[in-house]
Amino acid sequence: MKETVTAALYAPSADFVRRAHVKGLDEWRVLFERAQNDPEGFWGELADKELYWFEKWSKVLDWSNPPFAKWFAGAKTNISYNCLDRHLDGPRKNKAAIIWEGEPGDQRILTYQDLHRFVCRFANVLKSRGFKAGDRAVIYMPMIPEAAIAMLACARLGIVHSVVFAGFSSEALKARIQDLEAGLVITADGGWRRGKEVKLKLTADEALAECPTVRDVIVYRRTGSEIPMMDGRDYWWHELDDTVGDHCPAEALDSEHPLYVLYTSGTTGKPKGILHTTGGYLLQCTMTMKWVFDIREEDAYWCSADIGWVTGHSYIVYGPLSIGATSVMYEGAPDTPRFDRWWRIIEKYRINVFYTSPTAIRALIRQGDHWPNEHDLSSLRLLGSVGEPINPAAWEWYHRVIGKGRCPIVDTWWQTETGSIMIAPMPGAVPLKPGSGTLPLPGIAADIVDMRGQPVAADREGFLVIRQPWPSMLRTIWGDPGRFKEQYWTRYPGVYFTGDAARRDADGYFWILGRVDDVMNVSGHRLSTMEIESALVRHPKVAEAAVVGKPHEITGQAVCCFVTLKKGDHDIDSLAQELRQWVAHEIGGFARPEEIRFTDTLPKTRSGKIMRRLLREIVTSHSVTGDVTTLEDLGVITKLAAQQEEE
Ligand code: 7RM
Repeated sequence: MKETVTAALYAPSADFVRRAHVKGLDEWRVLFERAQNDPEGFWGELADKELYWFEKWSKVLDWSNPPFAKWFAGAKTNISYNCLDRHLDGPRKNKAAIIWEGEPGDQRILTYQDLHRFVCRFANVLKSRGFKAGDRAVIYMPMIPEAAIAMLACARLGIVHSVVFAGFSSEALKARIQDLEAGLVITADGGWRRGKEVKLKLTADEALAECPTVRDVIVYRRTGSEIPMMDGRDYWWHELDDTVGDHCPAEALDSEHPLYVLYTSGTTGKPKGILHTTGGYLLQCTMTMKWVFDIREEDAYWCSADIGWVTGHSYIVYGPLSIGATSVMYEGAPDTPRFDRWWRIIEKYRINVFYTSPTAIRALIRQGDHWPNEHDLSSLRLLGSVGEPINPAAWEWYHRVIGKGRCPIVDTWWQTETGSIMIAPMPGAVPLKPGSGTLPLPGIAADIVDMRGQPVAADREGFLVIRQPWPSMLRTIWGDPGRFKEQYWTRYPGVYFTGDAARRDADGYFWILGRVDDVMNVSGHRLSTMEIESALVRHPKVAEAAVVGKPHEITGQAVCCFVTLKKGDHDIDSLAQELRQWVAHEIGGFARPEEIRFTDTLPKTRSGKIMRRLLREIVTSHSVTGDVTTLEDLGVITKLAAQQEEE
């Protein structure tokens, strides 16, 4: 990583700096030092200035019972109020809150006033069906405004929502509904993706057959296709909407009231339900919209993520609406009907700030520069990246071909667990280095440590940790506080363990190197090796499975499975297909393995643990150089490596 020292610096233009929220490194330093010297004073002042509170707090941070933090304890607020009501008595009343485009080309523009009315009406629907603060609702919807409306209506009443990405299978949906003991599922007949209907209601029905806690299913009509409705359980959104009024006050909720649970892959087969709460979460989402995306009142801002991932929660819905921005939302695939769909959207809505993932960038690079070049992208002022490290080549392309060399790129490091952005440049202040998230934001005590928790020297690799609580931190794992403690807070007591490796260069810039645990990152989506392994061994013909991430040009990593079979005659080729399909069915299409390799045995330690490290080496470097002293049978490795050579 010599490159980290000599890397070119990209400083913002004078014009960009002049109009930025944070202008130049000196202003950055003032904020950073203020936050460092008095974190509670710093966050308290911002909370006071930037958010609406029904009642103020007694203490900014209660860290008396680590790792269970309370931010703004005792204060009363409401996220839906902050995202909607407070914008209605000024010039934002008739400003576009959401500009939406469906994949078939349909379009809707919802002003703040419209969105407020829709949210109030749907909250009244939820109330009329008997749902109240503390209940859990699972949202399984396409990328349509009603997904955001459902989230905001739940938040208005204190109903804990859990959005399940529409690409998840019925099995994954079922596991989440069951873990939450949800009483309500909000879904749609279907959504559009690559010209085909994603049949959400049918998939939900499969899951619901084994979810006795669900009392009501509310179905939004999006595609208009025929779907079964179960009497006494299923209700059409539009029919319930006919029965309610426009007026629905936002509940004054405790700052620590649970807002949502979002499931993410961990190192075991069971996904973790990450819990976020109200006041602190909203504060950091709000501040990062200003600090990192540098949003101006007149901007059109577009985050291309799906609402089913944390990026969609914080940077399509809560962050942008809290600051009164215009958030653009697109339903479908980037290649439908052609590879220029995204550039068309940028041109059409004159997008100023665009936030996407390295995977998407790499996939679009491959289609050729003529697609973006056919469009006027001159409205763009700032570009963002999230989900995985962005390789310098993709960075340069994004900067040159999309940003025309004019637009800073904010490379934002954060996690489902952190709730909002933690390490990223403030674009009017911090010069960029391609591939680096640059510096931690004010109030974020990021550090890089060795096995014993000691800070490592410049340019040395170590574990990325966060030493102090931050407002949008996760509060627990739903139903499993023990796992919450164990996963994040025991390796270094009192310090948050991110699971990422990183290094810091001589300028203090952070370079994220990837996960140190058994979590893969495929297209910026987190997948656990264990989750896929457990899915594989549920198949009747599979004896054992080991899954590793294999470097992939476009998706960053691809899922590679080593499988041993039970005795019997097997048609290997068709079985490989069948297993790929099986995993897609058990987890979701995005988890479909790229590769299934059959083998007689897996490399194991003497105590019987599968040595995934060796398999990783085989798929990465095509040979094994690491320590094999605990390996039980060296023959296995030579065989597997030889098999690789043949390919
Ligand atoms: C927002 C999100 C989190 C994991 C994280 C990292 C990786 C995310 C970056 C990144 C390098 C980045 N949430 N990651 N952003 N690595 N540079 N800018 O992605 O929970 O789904 O994933 O993603 O490994 O731990 S997530």
